[in-house]
Amino acid sequence: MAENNELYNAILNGDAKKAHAATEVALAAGAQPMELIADSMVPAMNEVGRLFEAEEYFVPELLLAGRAMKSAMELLRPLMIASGQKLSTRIVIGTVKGDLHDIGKNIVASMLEGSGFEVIDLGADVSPENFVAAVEERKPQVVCMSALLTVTMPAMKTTIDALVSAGLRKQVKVLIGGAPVTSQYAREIGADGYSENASGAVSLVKSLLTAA
Ligand code: B12
Repeated sequence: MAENNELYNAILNGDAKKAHAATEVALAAGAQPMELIADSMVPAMNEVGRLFEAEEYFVPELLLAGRAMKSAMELLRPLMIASGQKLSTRIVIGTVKGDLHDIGKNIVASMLEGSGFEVIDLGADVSPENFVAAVEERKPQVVCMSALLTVTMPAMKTTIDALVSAGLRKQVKVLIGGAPVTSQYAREIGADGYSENASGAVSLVKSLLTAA
């Protein structure tokens, strides 16, 4: 059961205006951004995914739900970012080549920024070459990759291989995530870590950097 039914239903029904309004009301009543995301927004997107699988929803409904989620995130993102103290760690993040799903990646990016990390967001459909170029130019300590499609997961391995070929693999920690990704897959492709959600991504970055 969602904590905030207005927001849950607005996303489920793909109503961006209502999602924005419900978020405003919830924030004014003292709700925390991460609570709204975890308790209402992610469950709504999961239900959208279930309805799509059941062939009750189709691509237009996915698009509208994605837009509604984004309109709520517009209000939450600045609050999540403002909470962090600046740290010197730089992180490059992107959704891998062929994959346009960026909602989860954006949440992870905002959480990392909110935890004080400098985040360079390359966007969605990022080629291995563009990840490599960003590592060369911006010299991050961490690279985060997101994939939501089983067919785009192999692009994570291709990107790691491209970092190896460019002689850059040893200077960065590579974290991967996204609904179909697992910790076993992370081990198989030589990533340094996996987390199933955004708060786990923050803990993972912190623990990897302490261990380094
Ligand atoms: C919204 C949506 C879309 C929107 C995306 C809008 C956008 N801007 O992102 C649109 C309409 C564009 C879309 C298109 C398609 N989609 Co779609 N989509 C979804 C849906 C319903 C929700 C995804 C989402 O935003 N979830 C909410 C976020 C918060 O969760 P998340 O992304 O998993 O992120 C969290 C964690 O995974 C983690 N995380 C994410 N990234 C990272 C990275 C790191 C480093 C770490 C540590 C953690 C981490 O933290 C996040 C926050 O907690 C899912 C169903 C689902 N339940 O996942 C289908 C789904 C992913 N889509 C699917 C499909 C099939 C498609 C299409 C092929 C449909 C079509 N026939 O055209 C296209 C592909 C387009 C492309 N090339 O990418 C399938 C994939 C099946 C598969 N096994 O591959 C799914 C699973 C639906 C289904 N059940 O069948 N989709």
